[in-house]
Amino acid sequence: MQTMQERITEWTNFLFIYKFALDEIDTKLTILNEEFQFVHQHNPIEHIKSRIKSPDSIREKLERKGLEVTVENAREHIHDIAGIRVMCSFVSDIYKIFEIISNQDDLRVLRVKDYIKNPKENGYQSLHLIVEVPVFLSNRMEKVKVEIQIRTVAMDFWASLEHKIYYKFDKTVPKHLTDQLKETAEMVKYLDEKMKRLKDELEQFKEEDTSVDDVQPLL
Ligand code: 0O2
Repeated sequence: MQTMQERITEWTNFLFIYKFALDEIDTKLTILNEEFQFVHQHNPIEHIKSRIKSPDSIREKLERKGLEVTVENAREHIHDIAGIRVMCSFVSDIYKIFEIISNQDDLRVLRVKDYIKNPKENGYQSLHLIVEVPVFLSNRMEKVKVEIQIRTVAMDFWASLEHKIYYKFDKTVPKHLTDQLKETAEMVKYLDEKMKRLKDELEQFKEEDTSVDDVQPLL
């Protein structure tokens, strides 16, 4: 039987490595964004947030899944202990980032949940990836799972507020409220599409404008 102190040490050691995994992915994404800006004059990532799931939240999730609260169960069944959220400018950027991540030799994509093509019943949209990243320690290498959530800033606005007001509320919410929530998710979708159209039209306008400027006078 473990003492309380032993348990705390075991969990602290267990969680420590997830921080290194997050640092690895965070660096990769930052480099990618800066390189993108340099090569294409466009940065697909607006901002990045990362977090290690709190021990309380890990316990709750294990209990929700009907599992005993142990380090082994957490390692095997909780895939978002290390979580990184990438906010993109446009939906097309989300899939660009996804493609680049999938082509990185040292990352293995274990699972993809596309809640953009198939939004959740409540309207939630986001692209979720579980990736495995190698972390090199002084005496060993460990492969660590990280959940990457990629979404637009508009989707993030919706998800953050929904998380505050509804998510994990375990009683049935009246239908008129869930209907309104879905309506707001539709607005987010509309906003993303409209911004994308605006961007495309503006780019075309800029191109046409410079092509007129480029015409050399005859005399
Ligand atoms: P928290 O408090 O945000 O950490 P799995 O066991 O992996 O198959 P899981 O973990 O439910 O099942 O997978 P999924 O669907 O990929 O969801 C993982 C995370 O996405 C959640 O973590 C939330 O952060 C977010 N998420 C999923 N659905 C919703 C939603 O409807 N609304 C909002 N706002 N966020 C959502 P946690 O641990 O559930 O919660």
